[in-house]
Amino acid sequence: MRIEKVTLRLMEMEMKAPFTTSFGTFKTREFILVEAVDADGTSGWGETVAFNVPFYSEETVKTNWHMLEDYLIPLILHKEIEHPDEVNEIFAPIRKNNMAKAAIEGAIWDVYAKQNNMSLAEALGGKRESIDVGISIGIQDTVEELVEIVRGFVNEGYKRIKVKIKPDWDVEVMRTLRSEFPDTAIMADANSAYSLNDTALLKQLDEFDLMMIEQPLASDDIIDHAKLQKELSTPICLDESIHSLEDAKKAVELGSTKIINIKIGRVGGLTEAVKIHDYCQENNIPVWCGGMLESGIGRAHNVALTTLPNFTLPGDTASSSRYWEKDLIEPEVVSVDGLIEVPKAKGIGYEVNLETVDQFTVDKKEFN
Ligand code: OSB
Ligand code: MG
Repeated sequence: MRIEKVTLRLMEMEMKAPFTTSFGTFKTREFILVEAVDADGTSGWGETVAFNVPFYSEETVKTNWHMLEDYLIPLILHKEIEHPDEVNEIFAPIRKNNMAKAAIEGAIWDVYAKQNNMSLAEALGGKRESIDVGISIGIQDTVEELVEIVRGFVNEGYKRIKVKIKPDWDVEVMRTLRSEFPDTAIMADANSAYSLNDTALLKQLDEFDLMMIEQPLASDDIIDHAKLQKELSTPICLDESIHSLEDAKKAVELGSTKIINIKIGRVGGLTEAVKIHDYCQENNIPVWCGGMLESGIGRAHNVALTTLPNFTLPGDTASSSRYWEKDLIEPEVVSVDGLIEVPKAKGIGYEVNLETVDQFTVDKKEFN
């Protein structure tokens, strides 16, 4: 492979409905599409997952653009690359900025898979032909509204329901959900809204037989999570705290987490995601694939990753129609009864609809 051209497109897509977490509400999704074109004309696609505000991680859409333009693209342009795993090493001198790195690394994985006549799932070593998916539901104005939204998704067949929690939207909300949906797999995601001072409150959640509680404590913590896990019977799942295989090892060794949410962007790309997957598999830590309100291109990468064997828990990658009136890919990602068929076509497995892409492009720059 030799990447001869990279195009960055700044995208802005209106969401069907606002999505609220403990750290803020999203109404429109801004992100960057990365298109990498090889010397032989093969093009690959990736998408950045940072938000326009630094409240989930320190990266933002603007820092992603800066890193891509000023550091990452120059490091891979016109360079001979045998295998996409090398991209991770090429980017290693650059500290963090994982979401910027992952977007271009993902585009290169797509090129590689297409050139080798493989789906991205096959290129990663994945075997599943369909994947189990759940859905993530934001904070609502009233518990009654939440119950009706959950009912709709349970009826659509999603394999587990994740709800966002925050102080004053937690124990009573989960009590209501558990009594309305006694047989549904339910979990809660706090996005770091609590501290160890809330241990007694968090212990009350044990009553509801949740699959797990995701990232209850600080976004960079693994020490307090280990202390909390000793007090809880509900398994803790880390999201924000895990940026690398090293982080995963430390968290597992400390007992800070019993399950890991792998997000390709947060860990710096597919190569690192696979390493974390493999380590967790060897250490009996189940994993699932998280979501970042992605367009179809990010969704396609998530679907491919989830075909690996230790993705034994349903992820957050729901249908394209979860957030978008019209997605950027054809066909769109569709979940039926909580299953997404893994596409067999080469690379990411879906066609990028350039007309739709143009419709949502607000800025564009080519590098060659
Ligand atoms: O913590 O997983 C998270 C959305 C925005 C920011 C953080 C998170 C989420 C989600 C939604 O839970 C996942 C999705 O539907 O893409
Ligand atoms: Mg989360």
